[in-house]
Amino acid sequence: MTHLLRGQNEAVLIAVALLVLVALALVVWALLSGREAARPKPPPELPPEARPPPPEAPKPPKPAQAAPPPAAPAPELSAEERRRLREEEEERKKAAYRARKAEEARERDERRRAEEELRAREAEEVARRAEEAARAEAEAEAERQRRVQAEAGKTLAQGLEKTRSGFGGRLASLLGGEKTLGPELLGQLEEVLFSADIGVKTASHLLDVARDGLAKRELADPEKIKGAMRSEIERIVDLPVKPIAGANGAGGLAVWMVVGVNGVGKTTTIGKLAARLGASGKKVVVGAADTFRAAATEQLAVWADRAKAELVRGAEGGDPGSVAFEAVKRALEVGADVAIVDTAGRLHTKAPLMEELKKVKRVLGKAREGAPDEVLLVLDATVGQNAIAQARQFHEALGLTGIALTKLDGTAKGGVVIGICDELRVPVRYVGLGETAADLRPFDPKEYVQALFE
Ligand SMILES: Nc1nc2c(ncn2[C@@H]2O[C@H](COP(=O)(O)OP(=O)(O)OP(=O)(O)O)[C@@H](O)[C@H]2O)c(=O)[nH]1
Ligand SMILES: [Mg+2]
Repeated sequence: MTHLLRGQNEAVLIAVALLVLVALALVVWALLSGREAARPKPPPELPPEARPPPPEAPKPPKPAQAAPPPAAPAPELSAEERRRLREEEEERKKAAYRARKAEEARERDERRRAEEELRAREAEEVARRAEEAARAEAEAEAERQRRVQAEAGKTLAQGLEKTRSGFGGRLASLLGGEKTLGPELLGQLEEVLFSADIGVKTASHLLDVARDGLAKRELADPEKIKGAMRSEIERIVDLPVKPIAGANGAGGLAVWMVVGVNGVGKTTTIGKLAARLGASGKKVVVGAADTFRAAATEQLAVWADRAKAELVRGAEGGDPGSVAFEAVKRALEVGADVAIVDTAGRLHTKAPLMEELKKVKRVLGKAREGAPDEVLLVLDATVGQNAIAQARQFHEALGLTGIALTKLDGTAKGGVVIGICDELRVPVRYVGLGETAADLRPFDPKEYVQALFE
């Protein structure tokens, strides 16, 4: 037992001694490594280009500049010479100054002359352009006037030129000036009135106006008689005219039937009317119901084409009634404002003209109830009083609503308007004053009377 205990103690002693030895070794290692870390490390080796340049060696001081050699002493000038030299120098300067000024003045003159020349050339150019513009404007104005005149056609006064120098002129010279109205003057007035194509009835009526005035001593002055006749004529010709519209009023189709004896100007008047209505924005269809001759349709076709109106035609020698019917039907289809139907002035059949026209009128009524809205009689003014007789005949057969009096430009018988209006009470709607489209004019009663008397 004791032996065992002794062995144990020895082992413990050995272990403790070993531990002490290890601890000592650790302390020594720690001390050594601490001293190593504290020692400064040498800088790392740098590449040659990154290395800072070696400090420059101080430069040796520049040798001091050599001083210029001292100027040679100027020769001594006399006061007189110095004064002369000064004066010469001044004179040179003045001459140079004058030369410079002269050069400047010359340059200025040249510039001014060049500018003046330029201005003169510019002014010339402006004047030339202004002259050209004025000439062009004058030419354009003349052209405009020509066009306006062509488009406006003749004035009523121009169209009545011959009538004015006939009936109007005779009346004016008879009743003008310092005269007293007595039986003799009354006789002369009677002669003027009865030879004026105004018709017997109207001539008698106007003479009565003069006689009444004389009897009442109100119109002893011929000027006053003239004034009274003028107002009476104006009253006679101023008849109400229906506006262009269908039976149902504005908006509906207006159907016009144009009648008259042959050669009075029906087809021409229809062409002019279509042009007028077309120009005022109305849509027009024309019916060539004069099937008597092919030329009549062709003549209307030319006018319709010019007026941009649609033409409805039939076969030559065909039934005028059926063409009239087709024209109205077509006008209704295309929503036209006006359908104008041309008719024959002379017939190829044995049937009397009036019967044929009555038939056309009836057919129009079948094509559109109430049609025609206007039965326009075309009269040739050159036939004078005969026109009144023709108008009476047509009025009785067809019931006229208006009259177009053509060829007033070529006759002195323009007084016939008064007779037609007075006897038939049918308004003159249009007057023809020439052959162009613009020569058909709406009849203006006031303008007519003015043109007749002035
Ligand atoms: N100077 C003048 N001539 C006119 C006028 N109106 C028509 N005329 C001429 O009269 C001639 C006959 O005209 P038309 O239109 O063919 O006559 P129309 O009544 O249709 O004749 P028919 O078809 O044969 O019945 C033509 O030469 C027209 O140029 C007018 O106002 N002044
Ligand atoms: Mg004709």
